[in-house]
Amino acid sequence: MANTFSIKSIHAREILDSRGNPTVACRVTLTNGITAQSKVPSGASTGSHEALELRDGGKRYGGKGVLKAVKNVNEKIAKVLKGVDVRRQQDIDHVMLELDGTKNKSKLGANAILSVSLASAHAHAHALGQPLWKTLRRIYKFPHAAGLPIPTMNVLNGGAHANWSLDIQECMVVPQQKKMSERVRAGSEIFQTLKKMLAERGYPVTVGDEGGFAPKFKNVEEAFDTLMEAIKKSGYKPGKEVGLAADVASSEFYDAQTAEYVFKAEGGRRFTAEKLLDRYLAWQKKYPLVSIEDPFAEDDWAAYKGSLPRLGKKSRVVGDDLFVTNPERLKKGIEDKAANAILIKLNQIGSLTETADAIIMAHKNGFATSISHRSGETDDTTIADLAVACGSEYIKTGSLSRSERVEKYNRLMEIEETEI
Ligand code: 2PG
Ligand code: MG
Repeated sequence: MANTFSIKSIHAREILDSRGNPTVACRVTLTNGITAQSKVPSGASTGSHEALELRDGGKRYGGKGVLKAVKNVNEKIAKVLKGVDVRRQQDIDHVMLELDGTKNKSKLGANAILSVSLASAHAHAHALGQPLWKTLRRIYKFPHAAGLPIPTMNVLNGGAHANWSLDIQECMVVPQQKKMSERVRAGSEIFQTLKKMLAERGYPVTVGDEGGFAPKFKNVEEAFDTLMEAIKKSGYKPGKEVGLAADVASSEFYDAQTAEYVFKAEGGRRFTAEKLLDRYLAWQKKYPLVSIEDPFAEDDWAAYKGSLPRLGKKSRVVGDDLFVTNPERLKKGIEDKAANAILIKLNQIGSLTETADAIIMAHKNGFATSISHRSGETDDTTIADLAVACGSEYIKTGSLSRSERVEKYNRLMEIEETEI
């Protein structure tokens, strides 16, 4: 018998993300009239082990249309979930996994499944009259207490997000003030100072996909030096007050034939994993590097394992393409001692429940988590709520510009001021 929490209808649509590419939006409506919508993000530097983002191919939108995924929601998923109690989030996700039946969600599409998974959780929260993060805690019973994460803010964009102006994809500032609003303020002030400094030095101040600047620096060290200067000029102390972080996204420039990492923007300099580790250790000596993400290629487990005892002393070594939010890959990483933190991206695995499984496994095994946006985003702020719900140590949601990035910070400040 349908109760007031039962799903009455599910409707997906094709919308655009922050890069102007199609993505999936989904609305779940309950029999009590409560309705909620989700919008799914999309990456550019995607790991090869991620769940499949279903795209139409062909001419429309350069092949990037998502009408097949939309149809899968509206025709296949909607049919099996009609009448299901939205409070049974785990069941909702498992029913979709079963209906898909593949390992990488290639039949229905991870974008299709995730859109329904998220919209259901939002509808559930609305029906309870609760903020989403409280509902997520209620569903998943996360082992950490709820809390506001430290943001890693990507103010210098490179790699695949900025036409290779810099070899590493993200140079981030990490404000560690007590209050979220103070962290956001510090990030914003540093961003504005950086803008002035770059303009004075004749660098362009146009922004990349995640809202950070993308000047053509000589090398990564110049990028870090500039950030250190911007932090100081803004009146903050590098280190305890504001740290740095990097997403090397090294799978993007790994030459599997020679097992070398090729820094194209630095004139094609080549590094073995060992030499690259030396460079990272030199960075750690010179800069307050809170975390380093994807320092080695996504299947270079040996490099991760060999380097953690040294690299992991001062910084969190974060697996993104390495783990792809997949509990199976994370399990291997924990057993192998390959890293000490995991980046969490909902659409890498494709459902809320599997994402929560990865977070819980990480936290129970002493790994830190960083809940992350994708380079293609929307105004959907689910990740801010998820980060608070699970008491994530970090959140990564881009720079202090472009509303699809800033909305997540705004949501975190709202939670701090009015909900927690
Ligand atoms: C990353 C992400 C987000 P993308 O590599 O961590 O910053 O990029 O969404 O392009 O994979
Ligand atoms: Mg990454």
